[in-house]
Amino acid sequence: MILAGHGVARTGASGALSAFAQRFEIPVATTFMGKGVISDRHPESLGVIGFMRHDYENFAFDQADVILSVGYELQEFAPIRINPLKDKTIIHLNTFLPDVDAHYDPQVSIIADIPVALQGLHAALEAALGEATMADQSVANAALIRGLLRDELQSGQKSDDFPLKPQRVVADIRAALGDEDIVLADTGAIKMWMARLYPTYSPLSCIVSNGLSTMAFALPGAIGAHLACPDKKILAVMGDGSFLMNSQEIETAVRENIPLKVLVWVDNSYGLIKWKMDIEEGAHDSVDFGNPDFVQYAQSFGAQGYEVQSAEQLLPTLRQALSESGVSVIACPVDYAENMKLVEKLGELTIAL
Ligand SMILES: Cc1ncc(C[n+]2csc(CCOP(=O)(O)OP(=O)(O)O)c2C)c(N)n1
Repeated sequence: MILAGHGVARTGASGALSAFAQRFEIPVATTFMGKGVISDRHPESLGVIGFMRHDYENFAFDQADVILSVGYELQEFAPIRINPLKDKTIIHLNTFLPDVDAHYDPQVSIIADIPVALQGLHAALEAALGEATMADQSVANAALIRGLLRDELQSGQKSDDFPLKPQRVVADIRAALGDEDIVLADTGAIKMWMARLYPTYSPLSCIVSNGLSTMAFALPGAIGAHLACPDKKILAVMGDGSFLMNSQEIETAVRENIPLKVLVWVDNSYGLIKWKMDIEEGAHDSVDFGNPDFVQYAQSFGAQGYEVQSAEQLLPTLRQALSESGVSVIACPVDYAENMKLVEKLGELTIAL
């Protein structure tokens, strides 16, 4: 297995990684922050690892003997999730020495320029293997795991429930943006849904704050992304808690004529904290709060405000906001009853992948 972290994106190693995985038929899972370094259309792409429960991709790691870790840092997620029994052989490739713990204690560390090192490994393996392939059971797993993720997304896409299912919101964001456009997914339950399900086709096209997981990065992050990539569509996707932490920066975007677009998932709660309390304690407390009228709030800054009132309104509203000039805020009610349903579903997952 290859574990691809944020370093692959930072060093522009996506092409070298994708070619390496394709030639030697090695499945690749990315971290949340590495999301997009291998296209979800690539035959070896497995999706994202790092969710708080045993997700589909974990079953592939369970079967791996060797993990080639490329551009991964320990702070991206706890390696106990992919090496719980400490029995994997780990090869670490990054531009700096690994931080180690009991579950991430590499047998080999390659400290190098990542694309150059991958090309070197590619050539050496090519010479060693000749025409042989490394095809085995795990190749079939990649297709199966991708199928499970696709099914989850498609089931949500068809749901007309209101408040909207998170899967429906993810599917509509995907439909509103092009392959090279940029979505910034803030920290919260929202990040779990976006990281797991949002299909990504190019590096840094779904930017996630993980590791320290600072809430509210997406709104100023989207202002920065506009300055760096003025020709792309850019969407900040945030929970209502995160939005209210620094939505005053809407004023900056209005004043500087930056066409900031923000989609707020409204659940009147710190959804991720509620979710974690429900998992750990079976109950939650003191995580709910009230919200302003988001339309009037946006308008008070001189921005455009929208409130989604049915499932079918979301996609046209997103398209409208992304095509108009100026700053736009869309408030969309979401139904996080899906959170615990997902945990229950993953808990029951015993399929032999
Ligand atoms: C600055 C900061 N404060 C607190 C936290 C802890 N934290 C992580 S997620 C979360 C709740 C997020 O709520 P919201 O933005 O509404 O998103 P939701 O989980 O509802 O999707 C909190 C308090 C954090 N990661 N960063």
